[in-house]
Amino acid sequence: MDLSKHKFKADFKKMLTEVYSMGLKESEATEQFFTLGNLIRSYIAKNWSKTNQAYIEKKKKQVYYFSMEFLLGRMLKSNLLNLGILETVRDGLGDLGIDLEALVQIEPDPGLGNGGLGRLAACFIDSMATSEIPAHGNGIRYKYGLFKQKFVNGYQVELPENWLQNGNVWETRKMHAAVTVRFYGHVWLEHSGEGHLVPHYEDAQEVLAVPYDSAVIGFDNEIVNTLRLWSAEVPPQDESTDYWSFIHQRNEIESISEVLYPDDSNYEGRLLRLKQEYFFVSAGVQSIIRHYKKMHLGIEHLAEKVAIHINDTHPALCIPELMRILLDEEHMDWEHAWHLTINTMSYTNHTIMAEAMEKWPIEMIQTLLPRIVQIIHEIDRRYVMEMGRLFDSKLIQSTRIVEGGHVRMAHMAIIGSHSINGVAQLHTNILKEKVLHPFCLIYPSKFNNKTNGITQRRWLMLANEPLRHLIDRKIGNEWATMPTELKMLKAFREDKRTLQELAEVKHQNKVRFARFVDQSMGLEINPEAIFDVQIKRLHAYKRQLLNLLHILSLYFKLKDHPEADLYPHVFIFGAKAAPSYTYAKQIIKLINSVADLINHDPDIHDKLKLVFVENYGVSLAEKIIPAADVSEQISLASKEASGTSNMKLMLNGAITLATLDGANVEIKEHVGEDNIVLFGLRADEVYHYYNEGTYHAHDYYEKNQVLHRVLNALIDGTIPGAEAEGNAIFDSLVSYGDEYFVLRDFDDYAAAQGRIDRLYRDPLIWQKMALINIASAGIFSSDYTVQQYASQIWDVSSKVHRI
Ligand code: NBX
Repeated sequence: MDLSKHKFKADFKKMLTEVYSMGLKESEATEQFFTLGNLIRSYIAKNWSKTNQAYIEKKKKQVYYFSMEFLLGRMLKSNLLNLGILETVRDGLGDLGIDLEALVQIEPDPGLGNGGLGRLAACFIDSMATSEIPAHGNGIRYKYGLFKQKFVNGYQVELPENWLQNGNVWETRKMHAAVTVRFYGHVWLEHSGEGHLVPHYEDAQEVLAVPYDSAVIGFDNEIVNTLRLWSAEVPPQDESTDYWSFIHQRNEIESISEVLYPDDSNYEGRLLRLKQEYFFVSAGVQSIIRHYKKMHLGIEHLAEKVAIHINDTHPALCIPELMRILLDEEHMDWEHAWHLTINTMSYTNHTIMAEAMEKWPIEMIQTLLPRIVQIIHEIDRRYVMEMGRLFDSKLIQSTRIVEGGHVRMAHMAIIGSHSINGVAQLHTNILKEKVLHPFCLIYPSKFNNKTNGITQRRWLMLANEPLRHLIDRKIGNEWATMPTELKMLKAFREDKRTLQELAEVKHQNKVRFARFVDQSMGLEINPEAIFDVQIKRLHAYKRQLLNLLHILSLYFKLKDHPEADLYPHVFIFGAKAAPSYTYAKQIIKLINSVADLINHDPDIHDKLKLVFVENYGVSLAEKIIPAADVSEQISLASKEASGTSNMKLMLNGAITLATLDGANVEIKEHVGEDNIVLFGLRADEVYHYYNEGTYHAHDYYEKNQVLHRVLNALIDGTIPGAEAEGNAIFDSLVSYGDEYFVLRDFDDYAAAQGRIDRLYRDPLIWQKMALINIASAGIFSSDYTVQQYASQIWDVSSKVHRI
């Protein structure tokens, strides 16, 4: 948008007076932040309603991205950037004596997600608005986001994250768009006069779903899409309601949107979780239908104008819910309704881990959602009957929805969608050939790949301004919306000056991060050292342990040979563990205890440091990623569906140290073998071990001296404070089979780390690798990912940039 500094300053002062009745001098950062937020809202108001109107008037097909999680991060700078007024506002505020960065800190980081899946949804809505895709997010407005992590004595302690405490400046409560969601009670079907069955409900609990809308601003294009998050409230009461029963009901109802489940693998608080799933699905689908009807096209054309995307199986109840509305409220016949439903729905799978595959006991759905369970049974019955004619009964049994008293959500999502995609090529292949192979025999054409992506605007333009300016100087700024233009940087691969400038940018970012570590943890780290970063949820399969065992081996090497030629290293971890995931929490404690040991050992000086940052999330990622030299992507091959921190780190010039897992495989293809450091088992080798049953972890403990020493350190008191954890972890590796082949890959990993150490010593070689990584990262922009979803899955228009 066009905005002069002069006008901005006048607007800002006026808004401050209007909202707070304050002059500039009396105001503090909090008032200034909310003033700026309100001003931004006023700037976009016109385009927001214009966008919505245009979608209706032009009868545009619209996409609704259903996700239990949107891990947005702070929105202030992102909104300013996309509006094209970041520099004007920064300057203008500067003139008024206000530091924009100070206001940025006021905004809470809304942690409405666990990890990659939630962050992907956030990157997607940014990219969809920028790519001019008529698309909106649909989710839950959790009162409490993902827990705040504290380390107490090295243990993870979880604290509530009350992100709404001071209000959310970006949202608008839309009371007129509220809908009712029904739970519990009894339902029976009766013939209506017009010849169809209509359901009658008795004793149902009614919950009011109130939407809060936030603007999703496209980059430099006047598009404003919507993120709609639902909050659960008590419906208006009549006068006969008893006060105490009201209070009781209110607590029960409001708990539905109270808290995000801090678990990215298994299921807990199960009934409440199921309520959450149905709550936002039902509210979302009802509101889509209401909105669709404004186009006056007739319900039979729904799939031509609406696409609903199911982000993992959590929103899979969309399928029976849309069926319910089409059958019960629109009085369609089954075949017609089912055809429409399949054509409307599409589903992304994010994991092959069996324990993360959602299953709900049928009696739980029966109690909570009596009409939905009837529909699920009918979908299942028809599937068995119709497919039973075409395929053998074993195949049908293994793929049907209802089995062993459970509803298998992935099966429902696959049967009820026209498209199923994995999130990286390797992952999609594993789905097709192994995990979902039976479905692939039945519906081969439904399966496809959409490799994940990240938005370069947040993860480079905003998070790494020094690098952004360097790139702009070299190749211009078209990469903001045409990210493969970054490849033009390759012309500078032999240009010493550019490589030197790149080194200076990295150094500057490392100094900044070192200062942060010093201030927040009281730990000094040397910016000349290699900053080696592993940031992601703590999970056994991601193998933070492999990293840790190697750090211990370096420590012992330095203890035995203080003169050893090791380039100084700072190993940086950021990770939250699900509160109920004991093993992951033991690993956290062990890492913290090893950090204490190493960081306080005077023999080590600054050759080796271990930093475990507390409360890793989007805001911390924005600080760490620009400062990283090495990107640890070391999951056991086949287990990490894609990974997205791998993409963010490469975009910021870190060298990937990786197994051939998830999107690492594609990163390798794009940067070439010389610009990535690979090690470890390949996915096919892992499957081979499974088939043959020939992995014996204990042998590695016995035969590998370095490993033997490192593993013994876990149980012989070398690491003070983590005796119990050390023992448990030792057992998991040595005695109980080492499920994720940590010991098998150890030597190869250590050798790969040795290569990193050598490469880093030659700054020209290293910076050239960094440059090629940055130049090759454009293809991993979520702009391209969503454009492919738009054309290949959703069949909606988008502004497509050729790659
Ligand atoms: O989704 C992650 C995968 O592990 C990554 O490989 C992938 O890059 C990313 C985006 O596709 N999965 C993930 O983050 N899952 C969850 O957070 C999750 C949350 C709740 C739950 C199950 C999984 N019940």
